[in-house]
Amino acid sequence: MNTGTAKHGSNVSLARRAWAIRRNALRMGEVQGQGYIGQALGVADVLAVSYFHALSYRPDDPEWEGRDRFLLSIGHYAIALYSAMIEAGILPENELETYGMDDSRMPMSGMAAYTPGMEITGGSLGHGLGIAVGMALGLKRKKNPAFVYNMLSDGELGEGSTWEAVMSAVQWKLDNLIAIVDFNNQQADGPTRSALAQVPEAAKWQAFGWYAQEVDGNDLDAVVAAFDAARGHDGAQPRVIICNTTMCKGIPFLESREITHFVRVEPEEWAKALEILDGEKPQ
Ligand SMILES: Cc1ncc(C[n+]2csc(CCOP(=O)(O)OP(=O)(O)O)c2C)c(N)n1
Ligand SMILES: [Mg+2]
Repeated sequence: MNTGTAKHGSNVSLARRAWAIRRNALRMGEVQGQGYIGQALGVADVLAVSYFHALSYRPDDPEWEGRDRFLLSIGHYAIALYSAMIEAGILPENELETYGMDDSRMPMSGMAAYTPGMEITGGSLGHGLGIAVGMALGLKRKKNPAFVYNMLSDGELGEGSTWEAVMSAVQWKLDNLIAIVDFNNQQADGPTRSALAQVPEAAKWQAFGWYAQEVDGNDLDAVVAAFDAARGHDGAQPRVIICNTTMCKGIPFLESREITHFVRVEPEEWAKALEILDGEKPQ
């Protein structure tokens, strides 16, 4: 059940949700003149499925005990999560213009103490999955049927602590834990595949004991099917969805940039990007 649709009406398509998330992100990027916009545009489809198909939550009560927890390890992706939470009605749209400013509830890097709905303080990469393991174990012990989702990046797969968490999740049979890897084949210094990710990812997680799927993370139907299969899987094991995404998805002149970890966007290009997006508004 997705209570998030109550505010907006349940007939809004996921494509429209993803479009709105991209639009919020571009507007926030424009406010600051910078931001991790490549990540936000790339992961918008996965966030649309998360917040408008998979997760149970109450927009006006972000700490509701029965909520599914969504943990963002990657603090620099905060712009993407704020964009989704604005669309979900957890955060007010009129705060969007404070993004990255002093005293804003939307700082550049995601922090639990600042932002309703932000479950953890991410940013020091490689810690999110470990926290998710602890949270999933705690929920189980409290007999709380909620799920823990952890969104992590392909760069975090090069952190040893991630693999300690991978093993402990199996040890504790955490069937209430779903890891979502945004595999955009990019990290700060270049392509992830040229770093520590030469081996097919899903097979690796499977070998560790996880129920693993790999999908095109910009194909909404495929992402919905993978999220459903992850949640519905009946093995006593944690689940992972490797989402292959394209950075800057939807804005071709940005997609073609060589360096996408931190895209340089000129002042006049924000308006151009919004114009392209507005020209492709889905129903
Ligand atoms: C432990 C740690 N090491 C290094 C960094 C610096 N850092 C910030 S983002 C980033 C890239 C990580 O890869 P990924 O999240 O896949 O990058 P993206 O897809 O956003 O380009 C790095 C190395 C950090 N935040 N934490
Ligand atoms: Mg990456």
